[in-house]
Amino acid sequence: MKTTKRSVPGIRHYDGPAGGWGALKATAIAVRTQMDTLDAPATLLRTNQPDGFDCPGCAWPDKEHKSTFQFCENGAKAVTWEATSKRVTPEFLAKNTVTELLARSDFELEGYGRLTHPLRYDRASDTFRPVEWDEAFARIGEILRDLEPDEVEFYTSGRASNEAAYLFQLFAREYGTNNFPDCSNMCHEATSTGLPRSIGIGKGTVSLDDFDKTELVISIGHNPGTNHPRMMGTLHELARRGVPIIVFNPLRERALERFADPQSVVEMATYGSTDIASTYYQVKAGGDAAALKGVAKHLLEMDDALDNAFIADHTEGFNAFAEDIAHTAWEAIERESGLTRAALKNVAEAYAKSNATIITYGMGITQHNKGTANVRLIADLLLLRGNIGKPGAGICPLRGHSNVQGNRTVGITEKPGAAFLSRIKAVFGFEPPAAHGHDAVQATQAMIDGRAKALLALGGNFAVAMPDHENGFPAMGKLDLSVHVGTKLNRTHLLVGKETYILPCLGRTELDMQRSGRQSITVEDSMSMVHASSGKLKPASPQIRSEPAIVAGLAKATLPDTKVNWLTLVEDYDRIRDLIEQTLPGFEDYNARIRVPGGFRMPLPPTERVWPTVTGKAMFSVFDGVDENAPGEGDNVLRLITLRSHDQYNTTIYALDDRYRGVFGRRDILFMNKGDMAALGLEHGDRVDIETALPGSRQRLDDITVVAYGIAPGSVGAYYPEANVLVPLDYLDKESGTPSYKSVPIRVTLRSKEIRQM
Ligand SMILES: Nc1nc2c(c(=O)[nH]1)N[C@H]1C(S)=C(S)[C@@H](COP(=O)(O)OP(=O)(O)OC[C@H]3O[C@@H](n4cnc5c(=O)[nH]c(N)nc54)[C@H](O)[C@@H]3O)O[C@H]1N2
Ligand SMILES: Nc1nc2c(c(=O)[nH]1)N[C@H]1C(S)=C(S)[C@@H](COP(=O)(O)OP(=O)(O)OC[C@H]3O[C@@H](n4cnc5c(=O)[nH]c(N)nc54)[C@H](O)[C@@H]3O)O[C@H]1N2
Ligand SMILES: [Mo]
Repeated sequence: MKTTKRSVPGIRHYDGPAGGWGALKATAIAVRTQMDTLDAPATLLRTNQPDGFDCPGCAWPDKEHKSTFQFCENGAKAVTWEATSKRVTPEFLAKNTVTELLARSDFELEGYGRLTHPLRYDRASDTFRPVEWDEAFARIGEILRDLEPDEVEFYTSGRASNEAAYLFQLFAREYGTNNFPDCSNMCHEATSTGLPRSIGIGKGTVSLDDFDKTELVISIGHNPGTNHPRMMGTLHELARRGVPIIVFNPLRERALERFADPQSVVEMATYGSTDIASTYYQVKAGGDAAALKGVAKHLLEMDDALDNAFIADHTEGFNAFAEDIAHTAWEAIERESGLTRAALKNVAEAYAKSNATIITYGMGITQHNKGTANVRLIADLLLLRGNIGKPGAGICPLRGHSNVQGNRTVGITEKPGAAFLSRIKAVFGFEPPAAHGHDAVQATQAMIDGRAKALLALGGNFAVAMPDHENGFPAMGKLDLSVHVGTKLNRTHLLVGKETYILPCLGRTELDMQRSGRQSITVEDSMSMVHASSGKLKPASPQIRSEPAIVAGLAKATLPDTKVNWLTLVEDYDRIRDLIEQTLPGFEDYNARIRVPGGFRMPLPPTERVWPTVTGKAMFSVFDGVDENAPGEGDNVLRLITLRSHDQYNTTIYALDDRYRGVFGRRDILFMNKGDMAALGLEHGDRVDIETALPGSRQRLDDITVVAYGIAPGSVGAYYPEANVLVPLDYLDKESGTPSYKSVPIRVTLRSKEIRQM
């Protein structure tokens, strides 16, 4: 066909499996371009070992955290990116003004390397200049004391350790606010909101052992080959054992189709690979609720497909659920999901046959207008066959940042519970604020309106990760104060306010020496395992400090009458963990238990069929209708998915390739279905302008190249964060506040038929 013959620079069809030799080669390149090659092998071998550091890549667990080194290309990239030998020095910053730097991409900015000194923005020269730590702390404290606590936003990105995050929330609460926007608000908030209502806890219920016993995995809306690469080992093993893996994803993601396990000598030697998905359903973006309702509808119509004893003993709300499903028309299900009734019957039959099913899911479920309702629908489907609280079965949300789950556990939440607040009061003797604070969208809105006057960010790239750069970026400039604790320069740091500080911190790979000696931090993975992590590399610079030390320094300088002995806590992180144990359930004998290789598991009552919901039962829900998102406005509306490339970690861009999707050296593209292209008169390689098709929206992104791709009709895909300009700030899941990054109604118009020469 004409559309695919045209040659477009940087776009090549990728035919191989995911993983394999390509992954080894990519790792070698990451090591060569970032690290001192002598250090690299020893550093990589310490990843996820009992006495080593936790991989900053993803939150997938390791078996008892003591298996031999698991090769993982994207884990290696995350490690080498942090352990790079490149540096952003005061000399570099003196030569480059903030205005100049702001014109560069996230890729270039982080590529300059690690931050080495605490920095203060100097308006006269428009540069960042070194500042002494104590001077920075004192001035930040002075400004904060002049503000109302609720005018300050305390942002956390999920890489912070339990210890750093706990101190951060303690600082903010003693200061007097619950304004805790965090990356979780853009990510799995739909899980944290939906699952407690369904099963009583906002976390997944499966462990790695369950994957050994499962008979069926249904994978919805996540891309493990890129984002949870160690999960590929598990899926590979299951596929080889003949366990069916049913995938729902609008894009054909290569790793879910075919994977060569770099751990497998035979596959590597023979250039072989294993088919992963037994069936691949290219659901429309935002069509999962319809699809899941279709599966449930078949199931309810089948004989003996339900676990009636479980439903009677353990659940409430079944009748309302069943009635709604019965009233949902097949026509609506087929239209909205893009899948046929017959296809969904196949899924229902496979599900009815399996005695133990796991459903895994990611951002393709949570980042929609009805993300919370989506999560609950997944729980409903599992409850129908008693698939929670039995071996080999359960719900498995794939978490984002390596410690995003731990951050929430230790108190990073804008809606703290009464029990937690009363423990804080009992342990520390101050009255923490009870009024709910801001989440990420509310914090941005408060900044836009001028209600927020300061932002303190423990990691991350807040403004860039959020929707609506057009309004969000200028809002950063209106702040009286912004303070960023980070490892590398990014655009949020450069959107300077009246006064701006960048405070450089140690990463996971680095040695953290405090008064009592070498410190460990702790993290909680996607399966609620808490374990220690401790780096060995020489810090990127003698001036940088650990996150707990920086937070303690800020707190001490801000709170003259503090009840917390901040500096003593930093001398020995065991003391921080003792306080965590005193304030929060589940951390009994914390210090002793993290010294056991593999750590320990946080309590998960649903795994024992104990349901800490309001009724004490697991609760069915009713998903209203089949639409997950608001309809777009006007003709020819497509649904835009914003997603990650293979060479990126959120806003950190390692390189400009997306190997498995056949994209090399560029990111300015729009993946599109051939039928949609034909209907709009577009060819592979045409350049288009994109505008958001929601009432009153003005968002646009110009000059993007159309790439013909195996994506569901009506759905298009572009890269995050470039496409964030198209997402309005108020286009979100109202229950959880999660932005609907995976289903933005857009329209494209032809800009030029010329192919861009690169
Ligand atoms: N290397 C690497 N690892 C990472 C990250 C990274 O950026 N790079 N980020 C970390 C973080 S913070 C997170 S949250 C996770 C993210 O991990 P994922 O959840 O895998 O996130 P995305 O890349 O956004 O991909 C979403 C997937 O869902 C599909 N999808 C999109 N819309 C829909 C839909 O409506 N329905 C269905 N069924 N599928 C849909 C997309 O095609 C894509 O395959 O990964 C973590 N790990
Ligand atoms: N359009 C669109 N937007 C999205 C998403 C999407 O799928 N589509 N996904 C959303 C999701 S799931 C998430 S989680 C957010 C991510 O949002 P964030 O967590 O805010 O963003 P990151 O890109 O992970 O942050 C990168 C920065 O973290 C800092 N950093 C790295 N390591 C460390 C460390 O060890 N300590 C400290 N203090 N700082 C460190 C570095 O300075 C680096 O520049 O983005 C969200 N935005
Ligand atoms: Mo995330």
